[in-house]
Amino acid sequence: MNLKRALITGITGQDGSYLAELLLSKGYEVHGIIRRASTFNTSRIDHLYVDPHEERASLFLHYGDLSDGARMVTLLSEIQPDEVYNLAAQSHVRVSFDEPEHTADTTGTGTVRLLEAVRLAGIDTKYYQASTSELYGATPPPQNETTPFYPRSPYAAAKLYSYWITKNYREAYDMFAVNGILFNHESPRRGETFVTRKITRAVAAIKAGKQEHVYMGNIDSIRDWGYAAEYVEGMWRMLQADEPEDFVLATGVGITVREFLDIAFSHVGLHWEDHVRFDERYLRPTEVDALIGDPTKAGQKLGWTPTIDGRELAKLMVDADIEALDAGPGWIDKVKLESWGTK
Ligand code: NDP
Ligand code: GDR
Repeated sequence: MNLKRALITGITGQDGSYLAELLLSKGYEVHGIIRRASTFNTSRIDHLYVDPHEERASLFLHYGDLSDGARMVTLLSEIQPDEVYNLAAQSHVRVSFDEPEHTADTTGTGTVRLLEAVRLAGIDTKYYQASTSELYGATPPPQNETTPFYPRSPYAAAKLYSYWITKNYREAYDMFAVNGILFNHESPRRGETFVTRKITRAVAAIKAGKQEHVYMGNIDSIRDWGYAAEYVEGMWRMLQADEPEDFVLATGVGITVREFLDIAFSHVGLHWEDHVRFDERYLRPTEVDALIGDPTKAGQKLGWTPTIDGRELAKLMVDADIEALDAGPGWIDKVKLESWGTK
């Protein structure tokens, strides 16, 4: 039997790990690009490891970086994937204000390096680009595939370039290349400095008596939070469609950071007002006030419907963080997260 082969950039990230799981469960041979680091950065996919010498191994990792276009050409020529999922990015909005040039290089130019590598390798492959609701920025909700973009950060500006260059390669070279415009999606594997995970980790630590306060920025912003495991299914469906088209994935439910705090703390019998303090370090020079997506098109054309919204996620993630804290090793403590200049 000829297995379908997929290449995932950003496989060590939240979405990459869920997508790898999904594709392996569908019988794909999965290849992932990882960055060389002085310590291992594969904790989200370690549970998928099978010794590559074994015949049943179907997950393979390769060193590479989106800043290295020649490497991308080599990898694509060697692997010859049927599907490419470009999930790699400097994905933190606040950090993009500190590192705008690096963000442009990875989150923006990295995309054209990969698209160009597909073209130069001369392979027939379907390409998924991780676009984002941050593209809408200052344009008020509800937002769908026809809503005008108004990026509000170096991250969003870089993703805007990636959105358009993906569309351009589709039109110019007749490539099956699509943008998934995904609204925020979270999980117990979410990076520790994104707001949901920061809150649910703090709730677990405060409940366990290991911490008293958590410092936050703007808690009035509204986000449409969904569950990452459901969103990777939507990515895959976009590449199985007959025609290459762009799709919004969202729940359609928007809540404030304040409400997320309230649900998360109340879930363990605490009051968020007793534990949350303000620190301007977490404010953004330009904020995105409200994102609430309209996923009608994905429902109609892909049959994709999310079942978990932000209110349920808050509880699910608190429970997972309490379990992770109890399990001990691997828990990153508050000193690392709040005292070392993280954002
Ligand atoms: P993460 O930040 O969890 O993961 C990012 C991944 O990109 C990591 O695997 C990281 O590797 C890798 N990476 C970063 N820089 C490079 C580089 N220069 N070369 C190669 N790999 C690199 O992101 P998510 O999983 O949350 O998101 C996946 C994608 O979807 C991102 O592009 C993000 O911008 C986008 N997106 C995310 C949304 C969300 O709510 N999660 C919503 C909409 C879009 P390492 O582990 O080594 O750091
Ligand atoms: P976002 O996610 O910027 O929407 O980008 P994040 O969780 O970082 O922020 C959401 C909202 O919470 C406010 N906020 C704080 N945010 C963080 N990180 N830390 C804080 O202490 C804090 N206090 C308040 C923010 O100001 C913001 O309004 C995410 C990323 O995954 C992107 O890659 C992706 O494209 C978008 O979601 C869709």
